[in-house]
Amino acid sequence: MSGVRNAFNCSFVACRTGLRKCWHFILCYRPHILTTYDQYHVLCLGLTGSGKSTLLAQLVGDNTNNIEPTNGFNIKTLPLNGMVLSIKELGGSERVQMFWANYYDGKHALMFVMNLTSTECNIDRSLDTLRMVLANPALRGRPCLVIGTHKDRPDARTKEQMEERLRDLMQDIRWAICCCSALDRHDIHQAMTTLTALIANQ
Ligand SMILES: Nc1nc2c(ncn2[C@@H]2O[C@H](COP(=O)(O)OP(=O)(O)O)[C@@H](O)[C@H]2O)c(=O)[nH]1
Ligand SMILES: [Mg+2]
Repeated sequence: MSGVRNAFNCSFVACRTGLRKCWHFILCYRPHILTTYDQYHVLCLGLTGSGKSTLLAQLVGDNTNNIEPTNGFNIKTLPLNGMVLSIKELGGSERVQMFWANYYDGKHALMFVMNLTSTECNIDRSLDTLRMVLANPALRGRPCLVIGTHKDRPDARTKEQMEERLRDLMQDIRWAICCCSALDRHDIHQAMTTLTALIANQ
């Protein structure tokens, strides 16, 4: 009898997982079948090791334990707050940064990820990189969400400290900053809600 019950439970779980995957597929790739969700393209940039892949994996419920360095790009699609966000992460090494500008066209928003525990020198490097990205005319008028990661670490800079560093750079840009741990799903979802608000206010 318990064998039958186990078999039933296994089939039920498999069926539920299958249905969830179908629903996710429809919302992400064929939203017009069931919903009128608009799709928004977001570019996710930042220096190598800032936490881009980890936070994107966390966002869609993937395993965050064995994240490999991003070679080329990585795309995650997420239905949220009546939008479908298609988020493209580009590798952050200087070799790959040379190609970033090829991906600016047609993007609705920018997500720029910074490690809150970086050395001063790397924070400066990160700010210079962001300045260079925002200076590109293809991104003019696009909102920018800065995400500070590694908030869970004791040496993390505070949101106020980061705002101070960013203020001059972000003049004339619709922007917000969220500090979070890329390992905390709730934190990341709150940051994404801020991103959807920035996009909606365009
Ligand atoms: N403690 C902690 N570790 C993080 C956080 N974000 C990323 N990491 C770790 O930082 C490393 C680099 O992350 P990764 O997502 O590959 O960075 P990327 O190069 O920007 O894609 C990985 O070992 C992650 O586990 C965070 O918020 N907190
Ligand atoms: Mg990566």
